[in-house]
Amino acid sequence: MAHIQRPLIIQSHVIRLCCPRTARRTSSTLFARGNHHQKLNTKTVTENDISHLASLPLHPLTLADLVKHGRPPLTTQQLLTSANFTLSILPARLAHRIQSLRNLPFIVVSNPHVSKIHSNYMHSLSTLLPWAEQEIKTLEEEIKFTEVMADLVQTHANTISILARGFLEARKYITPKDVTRFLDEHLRARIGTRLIAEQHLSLHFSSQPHCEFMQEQDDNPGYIGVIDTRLTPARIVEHCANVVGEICELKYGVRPTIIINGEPEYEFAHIPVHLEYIITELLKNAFRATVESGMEREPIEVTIAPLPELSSEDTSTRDPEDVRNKKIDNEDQGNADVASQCFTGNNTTTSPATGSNILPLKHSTPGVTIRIRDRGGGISPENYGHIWDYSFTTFNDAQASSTLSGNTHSASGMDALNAFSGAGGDGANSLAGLGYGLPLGRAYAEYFGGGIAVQSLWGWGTDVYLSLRGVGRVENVEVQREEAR
Ligand code: ADP
Ligand code: K
Ligand code: MG
Repeated sequence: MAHIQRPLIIQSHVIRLCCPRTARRTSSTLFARGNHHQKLNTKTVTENDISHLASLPLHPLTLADLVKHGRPPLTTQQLLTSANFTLSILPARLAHRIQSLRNLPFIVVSNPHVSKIHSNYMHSLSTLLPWAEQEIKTLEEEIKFTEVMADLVQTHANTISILARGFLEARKYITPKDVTRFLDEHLRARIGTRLIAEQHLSLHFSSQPHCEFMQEQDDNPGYIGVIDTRLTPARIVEHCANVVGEICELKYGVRPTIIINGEPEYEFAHIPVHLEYIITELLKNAFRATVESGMEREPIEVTIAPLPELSSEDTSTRDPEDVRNKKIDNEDQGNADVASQCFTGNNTTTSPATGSNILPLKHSTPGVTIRIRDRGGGISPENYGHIWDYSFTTFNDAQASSTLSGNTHSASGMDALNAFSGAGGDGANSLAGLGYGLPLGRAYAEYFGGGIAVQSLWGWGTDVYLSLRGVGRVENVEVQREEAR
């Protein structure tokens, strides 16, 4: 395979994808140095383009879609297939987002931060249009397309904090429930769009010889692009607990301990950056509640409970979530089968339609439930109904914002934006404050058919159940939500 020269910006980005812990800190700075906008071909987006693309059906993305091109290093043909698959999905998704932004009240879309997001989408669509209705046939074209993907990921990197700022400023004109409804849809769609682009970027670079990124994949043979097929949730929990513990100690001078029990050795296929984001937010909540109620002597208990293994014939549903995913499950059966080949190490490109050469899934684990149990006093009944609203927080940090009062939807909260962490956020220095932890964490969990449930024992503590599915049993609910409207 031809050696491909990589611009620094793309390389640094992809290292973050594979190794989020080490590279996350550096990627944005390195990206900022690149002047990648100027290099890209663009085509003016017309109203016709938007309405035509937005009328196209959305492809229900599955984890199986992301692994069906095979294990890296990919052949040239596989890379081209991945690029064309990516190209076939993205323009319609961007057009849907543009339309959804335009459906907000005019005074809200006019807010400079919200309109910045609209123009980001217009920019990204303008970089994709020159590729529309053509096939990516050569490696040279694939490299150019990969630059478009890097630009897409970078352009939308700070969407969440920008939107949060916009909706805070426009809060007089839109209710918290309407903000939550919009953000729930928008941020879920963003998860999928980024995943598609990041997966192609990752597959591209992990297929290049002499690439330090490839080196990393050699050390982690379980990776297929951004997916770790041998992800150990307990290890993510340990890592996140250290990070959150540091923040906690800085702010409060103490840190609670955590105990991990259940099956800490359990591993399954999932996306490490998603899990890191969710676990970090849940641990921040548990740590904060524990310390603020003076219970740091009581350890926070994290239980890793794998779901029972299913035999390959057993496609019956085990929980209500399955019922709503049933339709898409059936439609994407072929993809799931291809996924199983990838996970058994059989890197073939057998068409799912032929049904031949299908191996049983080696790690046919349906998934895991992670329970985080704290003794931090629980959530009061009057707050319980609001915890899933995007701006609801009881955080009252004099340092963060003197005007931010407790038990309210974030009123001023501008300084609380510094509280942002994790995937798409700007910083990681605060334990709480923006009110995005639970709803955005749930969006990540639900994306592939998992979920988060919060059980509060008011006056005692909180149990949070995070459920995640392994590959082969995972679909996302975003498209169904889009369809339901
Ligand atoms: P934030 O942490 O920024 O306030 P979240 O969405 O993470 O936003 O949480 C919203 C609110 O839910 C918190 O402000 C807090 O009042 C409540 N909460 C969440 N988890 C816990 C917990 N483990 N113990 C007590 N209260 C909690
Ligand atoms: K919230
Ligand atoms: Mg939180």
